[in-house]
Amino acid sequence: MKKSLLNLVAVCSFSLLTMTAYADQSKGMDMAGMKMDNMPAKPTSATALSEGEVRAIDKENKSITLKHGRIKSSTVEMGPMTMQFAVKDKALLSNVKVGDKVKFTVENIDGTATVTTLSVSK
Ligand SMILES: [Cu+2]
Repeated sequence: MKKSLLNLVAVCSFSLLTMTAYADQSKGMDMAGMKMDNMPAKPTSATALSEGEVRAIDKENKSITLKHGRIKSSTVEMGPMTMQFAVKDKALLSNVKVGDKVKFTVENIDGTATVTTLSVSK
């Protein structure tokens, strides 16, 4: 059981790295080739909320383990799994407890999937 969790985390880190490489690539792409005018209007909000359930909280190490659904933020994309995230601000952990259903945002901060917003689902 412990081993399969470790495998999940490994897979997760890999997809994060892949995303980073991809993002770097697109930065170098020729923006002139994009037809901005013809792009459908879509929300530009950076808050791509993901849903999950709290499995463990570690205030000392500023981390949280979440069983999460699909994540698709501006810098992180991954399928559903249970994994540990870094937390940007320890204060985010004060409002949640194990078992809570939460909505959260994940961003790639220095190569680490980091929870930047976290709130209990009502
Ligand atoms: Cu994950």
